[in-house]
Amino acid sequence: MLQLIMKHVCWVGKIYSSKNSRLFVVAAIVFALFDIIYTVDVIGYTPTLRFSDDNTMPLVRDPNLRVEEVVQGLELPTTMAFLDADNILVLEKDKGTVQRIVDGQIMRKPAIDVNVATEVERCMCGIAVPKNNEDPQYVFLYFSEAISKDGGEAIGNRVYRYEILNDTLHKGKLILDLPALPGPRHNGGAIMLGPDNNSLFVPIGDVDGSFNPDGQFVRTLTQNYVNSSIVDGRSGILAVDLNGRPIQNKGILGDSYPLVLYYAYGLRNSFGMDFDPVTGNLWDTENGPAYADEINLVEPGFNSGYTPVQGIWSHGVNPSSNVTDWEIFSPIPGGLADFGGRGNYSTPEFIWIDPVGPTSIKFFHSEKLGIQYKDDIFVADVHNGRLYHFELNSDRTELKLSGSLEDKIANTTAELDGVIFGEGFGGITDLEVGPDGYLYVVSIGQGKIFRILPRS
Ligand SMILES: [Ca+2]
Ligand SMILES: [Ca+2]
Ligand SMILES: [Ca+2]
Ligand SMILES: [Ca+2]
Repeated sequence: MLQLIMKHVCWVGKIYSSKNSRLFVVAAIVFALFDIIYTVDVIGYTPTLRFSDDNTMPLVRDPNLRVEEVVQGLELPTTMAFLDADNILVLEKDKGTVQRIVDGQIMRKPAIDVNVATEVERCMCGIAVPKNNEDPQYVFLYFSEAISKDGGEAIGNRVYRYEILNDTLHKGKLILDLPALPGPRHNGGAIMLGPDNNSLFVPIGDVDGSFNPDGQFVRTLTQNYVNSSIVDGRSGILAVDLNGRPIQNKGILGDSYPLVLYYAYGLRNSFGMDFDPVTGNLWDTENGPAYADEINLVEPGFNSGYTPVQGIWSHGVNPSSNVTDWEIFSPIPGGLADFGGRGNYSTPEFIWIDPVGPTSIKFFHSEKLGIQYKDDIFVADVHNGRLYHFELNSDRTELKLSGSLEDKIANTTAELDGVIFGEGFGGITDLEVGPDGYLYVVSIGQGKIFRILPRS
């Protein structure tokens, strides 16, 4: 605590001259309390749920394509999944509902309504539906579960497996129970089935793990706190079977539980991932603190580097200083957790210096928008309501970037011009390729689902 106050004494002292020392000591204490009460990556930042509430009709730049509204009237929709060609399931963040959409109408009764914790980013977060019609048909949900009512105390970030019967979800089986503390941010949750359709991939952030007043929370190896020996399920992409058990006895990073579940680690937070349908490689988006959002190629054992590194820079840079002054992180031996050489740090394939809040990343495995988009990447953002379009290089291990993006870094918004595909969607939280082959867009800001389809 004293250390924290002293840090702020020093910081505030740089701004005020030392003439009025009482003023700056008081200011420092206020700032220190602020630091404790709120999770801060940057001094003065209050965590809020931040998204674009732009309420215009969205536009795409390709003149051969158009945007159409599929459904409206959803309350803070987060993620969606197709049950079949006519049935969409969509999660509402703070109601704990999975709404069923048929022919553009929200059905009167939700498929399920659970108790969800709602503070800031706590959420009804993610849904995954295996691609088969076996009996029983499973639906997986990831949510911040609350005691007794919506908005209640968070008791875990949990994955449940349900069976769908008569359009409702039954027989909830808890298959994975992950920390919800310290929180309330960085819960991840954009779960998806693996390419084998028999495994579930579960991204979870550090759950505000770089915020640790009085050392009361656990700092873990998977957050690259190298002096820790603890692994608790946070800061990673976990892979489990459809019962929530390890896929193999032999884990990628280690064999003890829950390390045995980790496919990747060192994530601050992720709201999206997808498998390349051509190579099988996993890619994700990750959210930086006040700088350096990322797109990553996630090979087995991938270490994204957080907490010591975000983007290519040491964590804790002052984002308002000149980027050329930022210290570039070099992974000195022993500086990052590597689990006896089984984990590998690698730098992002794309960085937004100014955060856009990237969410969904989707390989567009469809020819319905024109052959030129087939198997390309679409990425959505929640701060601006933009869609980005990326092509891949010939071996599909990097994005094909040109001009001022050749350095893999969007230094300014202007540099993004060549990769912006559409805008005006309100904050986007999910993308799906429909059974009709069109691109579906979930807007938390507009409470709608849109789809993008050919103009004629
Ligand atoms: Ca989805
Ligand atoms: Ca509820
Ligand atoms: Ca990273
Ligand atoms: Ca650049």
